[in-house]
Amino acid sequence: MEGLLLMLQLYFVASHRNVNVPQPSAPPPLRHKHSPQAAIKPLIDEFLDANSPLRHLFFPDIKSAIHPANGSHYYRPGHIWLDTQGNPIQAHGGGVLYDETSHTYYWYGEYRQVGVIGVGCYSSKDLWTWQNQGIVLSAQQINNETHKSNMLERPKVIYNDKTGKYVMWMHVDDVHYRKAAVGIAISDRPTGPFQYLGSRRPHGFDSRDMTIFKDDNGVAYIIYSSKMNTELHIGPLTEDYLDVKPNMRRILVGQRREAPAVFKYQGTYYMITSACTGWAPNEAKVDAAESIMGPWETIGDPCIGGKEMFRLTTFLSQSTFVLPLLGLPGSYIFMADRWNPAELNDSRYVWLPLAIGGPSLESNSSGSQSPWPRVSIHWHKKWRLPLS
Ligand SMILES: *[C@@H]1O[C@H](CO)[C@@H](O)[C@H](O)[C@H]1NC(C)=O
Ligand SMILES: *[C@@H]1O[C@H](CO)[C@@H](O)[C@H](O)[C@H]1NC(C)=O
Ligand SMILES: *[C@@H]1O[C@H](CO)[C@@H](O)[C@H](O)[C@H]1NC(C)=O
Ligand SMILES: CC(=O)N[C@H]1CO[C@H](CO)[C@@H](O)[C@@H]1O
Repeated sequence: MEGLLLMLQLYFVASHRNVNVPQPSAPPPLRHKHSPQAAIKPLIDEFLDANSPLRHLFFPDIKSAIHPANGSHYYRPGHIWLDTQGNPIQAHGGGVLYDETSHTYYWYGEYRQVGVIGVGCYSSKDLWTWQNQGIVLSAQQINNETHKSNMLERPKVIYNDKTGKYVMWMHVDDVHYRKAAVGIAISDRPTGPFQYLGSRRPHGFDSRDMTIFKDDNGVAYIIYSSKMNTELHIGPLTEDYLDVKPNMRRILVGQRREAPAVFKYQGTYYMITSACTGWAPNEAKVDAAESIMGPWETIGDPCIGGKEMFRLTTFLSQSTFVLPLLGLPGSYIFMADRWNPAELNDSRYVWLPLAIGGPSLESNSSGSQSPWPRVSIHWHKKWRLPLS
């Protein structure tokens, strides 16, 4: 315990340079032979303990909040992040839409008061200063369904060029996670209000963590954890984005992955997922595919830098979205949630630079180098975008 405390103190306080992206980085040390679970157990125990003396390291207090008035443009992963009114941003499990009409970014996510009260929306021109646009879909609208839902998770919004509508998909569920469905809502404006159109089980299957991805050609896809989180399903949406088409592929079968975040670079699709360990963080994995419908092949853990136990816990967070940086091909922001199980509305955002390129880190089971490019998420205690 003393040793862990010292190591964490050193890790959080002293060991990081402040850099801009994109940055080349030294190859990380080789992974341990022992099981990841054993390596991270002491850390996870502390993380889940609301009375841990290390709590301030995982959840730094308001004194070190990211405050837009400072104008520093530094992201500080895990710190409280305030909006332009000085309130903590409530957009957990979120995603960002870039609206080409208004040249504005919109960040949608779970607006929590412990429980989710709706979908929060924040707008920004620079991805750092966020203005609260209010709750664009209230949980009450969803609770009005005949099958009463109590949960709303991981809302994502895309724009339909043909219908001119902003379309939101989200995981809706009851408190026991037995409904396991997706909800769909629609709006004429990115700032809502969104009209809830109801929920369904896509392709007739249970659906929990999910995301949607709009491809370059305008075709959108849903990716969701199914069959009690044992596999993922992927399939195209209808042209209006309001339903799924019948074709669906089962991917990552038997791998028990959730929290999918999909992106594309030079014709290759990438997907980051987490394992299923509740609010506790675990190791991220990237898969790649030439066709979005698969086959998907594992590249490995994208996390780079810092101590092994932080890489093995995705820097104490869980993937939610990968945002392409306009004008910087191959550069992305990895967006993740550091869930705070004792006070879910005080969960933190971990935004880190993600880069594609260079040889792959991982060897496949035959010992050969993976044919896919390397995907890396670099840990930084503090960092900012190159042009801000
Ligand atoms: C929920 O349903 C009630 C009764 O039909 C209605 O009065 C109320 O406006 C609805 N609330 C929302 C948020 O849609
Ligand atoms: C979380 O919600 C609780 C209950 O509404 C509230 O007392 C607390 O201040 C909230 N915390 C944050 C960080 O918003
Ligand atoms: C490992 O990578 C090599 C080289 O790309 C490839 O030929 C081989 O099929 C891969 N093996 C497995 C088990 O994926
Ligand atoms: C980290 C930091 O410098 N935070 C400061 C930003 O500005 C606000 C308002 O002036 C201060 O209260 C914070 O301490």
